[in-house]
Amino acid sequence: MASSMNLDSIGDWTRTHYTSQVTPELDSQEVTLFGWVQDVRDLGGIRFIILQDREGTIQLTIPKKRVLPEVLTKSDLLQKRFSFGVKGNVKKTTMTSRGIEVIPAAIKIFNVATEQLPIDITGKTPALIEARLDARPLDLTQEQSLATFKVQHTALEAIRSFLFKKDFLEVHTPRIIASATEGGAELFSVDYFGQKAYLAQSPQLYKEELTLSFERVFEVGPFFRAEESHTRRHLSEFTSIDIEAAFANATDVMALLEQVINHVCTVVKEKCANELTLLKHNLEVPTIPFKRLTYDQVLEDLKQHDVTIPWGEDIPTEAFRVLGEIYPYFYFITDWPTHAKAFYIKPREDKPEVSEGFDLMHSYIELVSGGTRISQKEQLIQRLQEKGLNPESFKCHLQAYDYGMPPHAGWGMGLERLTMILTDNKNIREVTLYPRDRVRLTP
Ligand code: AMO
Repeated sequence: MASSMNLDSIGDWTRTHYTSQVTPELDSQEVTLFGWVQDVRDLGGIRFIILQDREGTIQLTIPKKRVLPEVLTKSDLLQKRFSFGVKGNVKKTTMTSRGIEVIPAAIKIFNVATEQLPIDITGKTPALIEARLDARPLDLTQEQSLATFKVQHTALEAIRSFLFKKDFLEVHTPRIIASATEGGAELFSVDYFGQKAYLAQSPQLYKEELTLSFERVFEVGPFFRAEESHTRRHLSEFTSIDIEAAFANATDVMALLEQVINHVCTVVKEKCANELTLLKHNLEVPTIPFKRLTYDQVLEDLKQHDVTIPWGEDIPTEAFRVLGEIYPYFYFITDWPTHAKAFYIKPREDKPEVSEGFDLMHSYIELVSGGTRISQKEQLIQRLQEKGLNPESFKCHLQAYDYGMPPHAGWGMGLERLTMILTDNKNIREVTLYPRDRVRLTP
């Protein structure tokens, strides 16, 4: 049937409104809408078609005896996910939750869809996440998915405009690199014209070098981690929001970070009220400053809850879960042991075994890490050696320290983890368009 159907072209039709823009004030006006069939309900003498577009849904009501025969014939053909256009009159009604319906005067069918959709797009029968990800192009048409990515879009827009106002320049650094920045174990290697190269894990060294020229930079882009662990908060390809600022220390960039978070939550709450309602999430705008816990305090808190971690060790996931129960919102962890942090993090001058690195946590999830960086070449070489890394491999980076490297600090935040928090999603795959993890490389 579908293959033999005559399809329409868009011709001289232009959209006049998105569904969300059709309001009772437009009563008896003509509108042209484009979208997809979300559902068809036929009640004998009357047929309801739910038209869905990017912004929502609207009911088209077809009283079979009172519409033009061509409209009835076209509407007979419509099935879920067909893409189509409708010209019709808006009518106020008490029968729909939005208080309006549209009575079609003409319908154009642009394309058909398979009858056997792999998931129920009306959301009445929720599918398992793996089935949804396998059919991701279709899954992304669901209202929950659309709402999630609208929140992500709004958050990113808010972050960008905030950083522009704070004098940061947006930059783009290489993704194909010659040496690791965040530890060798999580590196993907690529064959670069016969030479071994790697996919960047972060823009760390480049953003630091750029403080030498542009002073304040930020970057938003994909980075790669060959994460062996299959968890609900790790991806092999994630989007990082990185900043780096010259003539600044950890305290400065932590203050900037809490302002960014506060701003993002405010903007999302305001601009995405409908999306948050749909996602059933009551987003709270956090008050600043955030709680600041030292690493030592964290160990103490954990001990009170029968979790003992020897000083200097990283904090394992199970311990973070306990910590997340005690501190369910945003909090910083500062004063990390130097050897638990990356080589570029500056040790405290008064107490070198403790660093100026910090993490911003939200409950048990690490959202951001950052710190004051080492800006002296000799110290950086020493830290590289202490970490068992060969300074020779970092020759190109180390040259920047010969040209007046300023004191500098910065942080990196995972966009997906931020979106998890903003939408109250527990699985990072939900907030990633096309997630990549240990077992998933498609679609
Ligand atoms: P870090 O390795 O802690 O620090 O990463 C910073 C933030 O990026 C996010 N993130 C991830 N998100 C999803 N999947 C992953 N596999 C993944 N790995 C990291 C997290 C994390 O907090 N260069 C430093 C940052 C800096 O010091 O400026 C860095 O990369 O939200």
